[in-house]
Amino acid sequence: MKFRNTLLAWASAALAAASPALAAAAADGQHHDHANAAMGEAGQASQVTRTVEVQMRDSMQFVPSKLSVKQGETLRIVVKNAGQLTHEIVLGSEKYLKAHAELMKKFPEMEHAEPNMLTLAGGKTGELVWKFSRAGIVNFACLQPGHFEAGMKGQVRVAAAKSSAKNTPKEDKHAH
Ligand SMILES: [Cu+2]
Repeated sequence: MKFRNTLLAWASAALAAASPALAAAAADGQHHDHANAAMGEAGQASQVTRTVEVQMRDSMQFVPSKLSVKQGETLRIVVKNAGQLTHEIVLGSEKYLKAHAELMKKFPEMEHAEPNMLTLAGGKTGELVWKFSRAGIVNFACLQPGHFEAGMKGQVRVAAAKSSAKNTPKEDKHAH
């Protein structure tokens, strides 16, 4: 949505004084994303290794809510909103998701449009292509106001690649 950046920038500014964490989350959402660095990166359609389907339900569930992938896999996640309510799927760390859920309560009209997220009206289908480049847990959740709190969340377990070359991801040591 066209106004998104403006709105995020505004939300970011508005929250900066009260909550640096939330402001950071808002800022992260639009550009340099620390949350993304820890959970992978936007995938290339040409590199998709597997397609999985995830349903969103009005019972505040993702089905399935648990996925397993191998480190380095690029997944095409076909997301079907089987309900009538609008739902979202947002990939991120738990901290990132919590911060965004708070932000969504304050700004329910805020639209999400990033490679790690998808908003779907009832009955709609969409897809995310994501490369799970780091081992560990990547959480996902619906950030429509109240849905996260109602338990609409899940996890992707990323198994470490058994590579002879130990490709330990470099921790980004940002000086801020
Ligand atoms: Cu939802």
